[in-house]
Amino acid sequence: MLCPPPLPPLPPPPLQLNENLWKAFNTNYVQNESVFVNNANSLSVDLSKLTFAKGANSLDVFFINEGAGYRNQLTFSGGSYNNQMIFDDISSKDSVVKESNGKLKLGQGFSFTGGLKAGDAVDFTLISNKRSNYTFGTNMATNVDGLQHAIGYEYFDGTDNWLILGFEDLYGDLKAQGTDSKTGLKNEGSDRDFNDVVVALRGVSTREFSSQAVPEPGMMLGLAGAAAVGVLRRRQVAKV
Ligand SMILES: [Ca+2]
Ligand SMILES: [Ca+2]
Repeated sequence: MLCPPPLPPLPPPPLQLNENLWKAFNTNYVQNESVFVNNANSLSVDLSKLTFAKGANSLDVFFINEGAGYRNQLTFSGGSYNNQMIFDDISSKDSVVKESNGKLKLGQGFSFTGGLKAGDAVDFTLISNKRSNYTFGTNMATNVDGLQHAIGYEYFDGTDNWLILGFEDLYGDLKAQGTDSKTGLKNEGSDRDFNDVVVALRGVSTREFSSQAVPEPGMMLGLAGAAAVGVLRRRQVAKV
């Protein structure tokens, strides 16, 4: 008897962020286009020690918005992932700076499962306009121009912790022009508006695993509520 050929693996289902969460992130964390964020360092949480969060089953990345003429890309490294492409053409028909042939829907995302364990260091890098030498990450020290290019905010939705990241995609300091003598790369008259790519991450902690902070009292209430929902769901499943 002939066996049928094995079916090819199914592509991962496209994820779409809950509309209310997308609205909350878009309203609160997408800076106005071309408006200089003067105090980006003090506004941001510490992004130098990002880890895969304890208890997370996957690393989920959702596109929130983009205010860039450039066609940027976003990658991450951590665990068994090395410069893993997340979005290869960050453009949208509906974003702050619209592109008629833009590829992404607002709130569209991907989930990465496996290859990461709690406490693994993770890092996100923007490849500006698909140019391999203009890369800007969450770790300021490794940025090609030595400047901050990511701003991060934490958000707890009652169940999950989120990290929202906004990137600046133009090389150099505010309005700087000409060649940077340190690198030979061109300053791009940056507006330092940090909205060129904005994503929301689930499954990432901003603290080192070994020194995971005790949640704030307000957060504990939320966690207790989430735990109660978990118990309820398990009971419902048990009845079936
Ligand atoms: Ca912008
Ligand atoms: Ca910008």
